[in-house]
Amino acid sequence: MKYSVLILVLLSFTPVVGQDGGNWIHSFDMSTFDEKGRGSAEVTVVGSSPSCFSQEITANVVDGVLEFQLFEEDHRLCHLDLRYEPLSIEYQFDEAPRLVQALRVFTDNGRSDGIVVTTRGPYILEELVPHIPGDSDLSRIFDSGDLVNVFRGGEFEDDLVGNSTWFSGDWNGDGEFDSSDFVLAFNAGQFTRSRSRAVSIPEPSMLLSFTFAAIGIVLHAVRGQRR
Ligand SMILES: [Ca+2]
Ligand SMILES: [Ca+2]
Repeated sequence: MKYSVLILVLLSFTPVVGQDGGNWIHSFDMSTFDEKGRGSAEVTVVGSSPSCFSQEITANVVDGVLEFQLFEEDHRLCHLDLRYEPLSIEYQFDEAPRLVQALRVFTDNGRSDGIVVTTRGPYILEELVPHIPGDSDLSRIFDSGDLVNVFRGGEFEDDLVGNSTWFSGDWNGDGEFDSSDFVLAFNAGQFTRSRSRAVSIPEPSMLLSFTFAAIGIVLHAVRGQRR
């Protein structure tokens, strides 16, 4: 009994080892995105005292790379303390990231407004490419949840120029959500009837409406191309 408890304790301290040695991250969990490009993530850190991490975490997408930055004071004061510190963040982007990585930043005060002393990483957490046309929430599945998302966004053939993003239905990257995006998505043949786990299930009548709307749009677009 004692040994099994010991094994369980040891297993709970086993860190997630990143592709390039990022063994200071114990767990990483990222949500899917909504139609506005909003999402959230939680990173649990190992190997540093809770008092060393300032609870500040930032997230930015630059050139398709989503980078989380975690701020810490001088690690020589903090390392080898195997307690965990979960850090949560909510964010909103207008660009679908292709890569997710984390950077550990040491500053003179352990906060994002401090002077950067040194950094470790970045460490790759997740690759999100190739993007599947239609997969607006980046769940890696194109399904009815994505259709619900983009219709909720209400940008289909609207009057605003260049206002749409991957998350709101612009899957061919021209800044608009229109029938050409549906043609691209359905021609890719990756639509699945199974649902992504992070999207709430809509009422059947609502889902049916969205599906019929999508089919109608695609048929209309295909007829338009034949004329
Ligand atoms: Ca999806
Ligand atoms: Ca488009």
